[in-house]
Amino acid sequence: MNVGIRLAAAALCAGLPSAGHAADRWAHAETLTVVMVDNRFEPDHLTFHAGKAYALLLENRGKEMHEFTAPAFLKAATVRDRARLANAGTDIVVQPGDRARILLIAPAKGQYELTCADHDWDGMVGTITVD
Ligand SMILES: [Cu+2]
Repeated sequence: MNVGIRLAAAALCAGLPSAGHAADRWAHAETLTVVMVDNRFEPDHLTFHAGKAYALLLENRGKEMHEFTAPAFLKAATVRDRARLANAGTDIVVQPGDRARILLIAPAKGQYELTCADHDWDGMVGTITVD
C-alpha cells in the first residue's frame, strides 16, 4: 500500500518538471503590441527572433474591423491556441474596440508578408522580419 502511494507520488512529480517547463516558456513570452487604426498598423514593421516566445497583442482602436493577415508567418509559427486564428489559420480578426492576445513562437528567419485582408487596397500592409 505504502509502496503504491510512493510510486504514484513519484510518477506525479516526474510529470511536473516538463509541465512546468512548458508553462515557463509562455510565462516568459515577450509582449509585442500592434495597434490597428483606420487604416494602418502601428508599427507596420515587426521584428521577431526565431524560436522565441511572444504574446502578440493586437489592439483595434479604429471604427472598422481589422485583420492581422499573415498566412506564411502564422502557418510557420507555433501558435499555442490555433482556434483563435481565422480563415484557415491565415489571420486574426479583431473587432473595433477589441483586442486579441496570441501566444506564439516565432518561426524560421525570413521576411513574411503582413496585410489587413479588408484594407490592403488602402495600404494597410506591413512586413514581418524574423531574425
Ligand atoms: Cu483593416
